[in-house]
This record gives sequence, structure tokens and C-alpha cells, in this order.
Amino acid sequence: MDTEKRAEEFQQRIDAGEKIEPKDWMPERYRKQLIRMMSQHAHSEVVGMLPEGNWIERAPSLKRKLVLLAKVQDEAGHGLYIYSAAETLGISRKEMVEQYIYGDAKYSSIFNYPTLTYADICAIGWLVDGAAIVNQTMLARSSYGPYSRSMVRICKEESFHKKQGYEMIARMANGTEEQQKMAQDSVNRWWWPSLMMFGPHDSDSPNSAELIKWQVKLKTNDELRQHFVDRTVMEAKAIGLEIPDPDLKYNEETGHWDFGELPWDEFWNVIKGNGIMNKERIKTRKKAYEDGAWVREAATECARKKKLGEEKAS
Ligand code: FAQ
Repeated sequence: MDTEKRAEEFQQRIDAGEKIEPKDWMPERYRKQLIRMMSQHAHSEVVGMLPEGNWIERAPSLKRKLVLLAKVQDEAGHGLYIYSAAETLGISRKEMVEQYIYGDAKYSSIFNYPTLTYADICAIGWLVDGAAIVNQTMLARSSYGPYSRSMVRICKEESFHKKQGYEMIARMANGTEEQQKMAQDSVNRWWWPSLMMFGPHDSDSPNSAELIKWQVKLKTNDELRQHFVDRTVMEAKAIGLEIPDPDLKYNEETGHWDFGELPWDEFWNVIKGNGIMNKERIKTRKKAYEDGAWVREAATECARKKKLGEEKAS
């Protein structure tokens, strides 16, 4: 069958809501787009451990330390599921990791901001995990089977993280005057970067149309961002925190919250590698990867010997 006919049938399967599985025929561009998006996603989960890990030793109580440790560990697991799902597309984890440590593969802009106070840990749980869930609930219905299935468990865990972050920020917002100030200050710093997680405006998003045609994305960047704003404004109001946007206003006609323009120069600057923490994050990941080389070598050798032993015994 020629490629054009195959592409037509592929599109028909997508339009019929069928899942695409690793051994199915797929256009080369579909494979490339998925590798790009899934590897970025996996890198983000792993880099995402750094800003939070920074607070494990300084969490204010044993309970909070336990909760944070579990959350950071969950993020490592998410990275592993997504790397494994991406490997079904014919790329190794080593290649993907090296593309971002030594190359220019991206990871989410949000993890290039510093965590200055413990309230930032609360705000990350509420806003960053909250934004991630909005995006990932959609991805759980995406057309590529392994990606969509990996999202089901990830969404459950992210949802737990978000509830726990909201509970913590609510406590701070209703705590002492100093705690209230810390909570508001962290919302002031994390609000706009959280909105940037959804990517550029649809009109500036070169990948969206193709990803939507293939139902990898089911909604556009702007649609998801609006959904996040609508639900988060109400949550902020419920605990007495201000959203730092003078243009935020409920629109009776559309039934949505209108909001101000994002600081797009900052967004493009961060994704080009010039954010506050970009260099530090890459340096830390590079060191961890290089320091861990002997562990990977030992594990590979161990697996090789085990296999040899099994072959001899059989
Ligand atoms: N940061 O054409 P589009 C988490 C790039 S997980 C950096 O609109 P697309 C869990 C984009 O790659 C968070 N780069 O791109 C957690 C493209 O560049 P390229 C991560 C960005 O793919 C919580 C260019 O701009 N989630 O938080 C960003 O259609 C707490 C043009 O953009 C995912 O990765 C950005 N924010 O849409 C962990 C979800 N936005 O590649 C720890 C999966 C755009 O052509 C603690 N990914 N760019 O060179 C997606 O849903 C999509 O890839 C988007 C971007 C929506 C991120």
C-alpha cells in the first residue's frame, strides 16, 4: 500500500477515535511529534523534582517532609512512565536524556523559576500541578495508546498533589499575618509562569494544528489556559488570595474570566534558556547523569550476566 493511502487510513482511524499502538503504521511526522512532546514532558517531570527537592530538608514538620518526599518520588515515577512510553516509538531513554542535557531539547518553562520560601512548595502543588492536570486530563484521551494510558495514573497522582498543595496554601492564607504574606507573595510570583505552562497563544503555536488533527492534543493551548483560569480564580477567592492581574474580570457574556496579557517576552526568554534557573537546572541534571554512569554500567553488566547464566542453564 502506498504512503498516501496509508496516511488516509491512519487519519480515518484517528477520526473514528481508535488508539494508535506501537506496532501500527504511523506517519513519520506523527512519530517525530510524539517523541518531541513526550520526551519534553518526561524531562519536565524529572527536572520538576529539583525546585521541590530543594525544600525536603527544610520542610516545617515531619509530616510535611513525608508528604513532600512522596510527591517528589511520584514525579520521578512519572518521568519513568513517560520515557518508557516514548521508547515504544523507537528512541532510547539514553538518546532522549542526552538530547536535553547536551542538546537543545526543551522541558517546561515553569521549572526555571526558583523556590524562595516554603509557601512556593504550596503554590507549586496548587498552581503547577493544577495546570499540569488540566493539560494531562486531555492527554489521557490522546490518540497514542501508550501515552494516553500513562496519563491515567499520572493524573490520579497529580490530582492528589494538587489537593495537598491547595490544602497547604489555604492553611497559610488563613494563618498568621506573616504566613498570609508568604502565601500571597508566592501566588504573585507563580501565577504568570503557571499560565505560561500552556504554551504560546494558538496563533503563535506552530505545532497545535497538526497535533489536533492527529488528536494528540484535543484542545488548544488557549482553551486549556482559559479552563485553568476559570477554575483557579474561584479557588483563590475561596481562601482569600488575590490573583495578581488587574485585568481579571468575569465576562457575563462568555461565562469565562477574562484575564490580562501574559509577559510573552519573559516566556520566550525562558524557553530559549535564559530564565533565572535554566543554567543551574541543566548543570544539576548533567552532574546527576554523569555521576550515575557507573550505576547504569553496573546494572547493564548485571543484567547481561544474569541472561548469560539463564542461557547456560537452559
Ligand atoms: N515550556 O507549538 P507549541 C508537570 C515550546 S509536567 C517550554 O504550542 P506544543 C508535572 C514548544 O515545545 C509539565 N517550552 O508546542 C509536575 C515548542 O517548541 P519546539 C510539562 C514550551 O507542543 C508538576 C514551542 O514552544 N507538561 O508540570 C512551553 O503544541 C509539579 C511552540 O509551542 C508537558 O510537557 C513551555 N511551557 O504545545 C512536575 C505536557 N510551551 O518543541 C513536578 C505535554 C511551549 O517546537 C512538579 N506537552 N513550548 O522546539 C504539551 O502539552 C505541549 O507540548 C505544550 C506545548 C502545551 C507544552
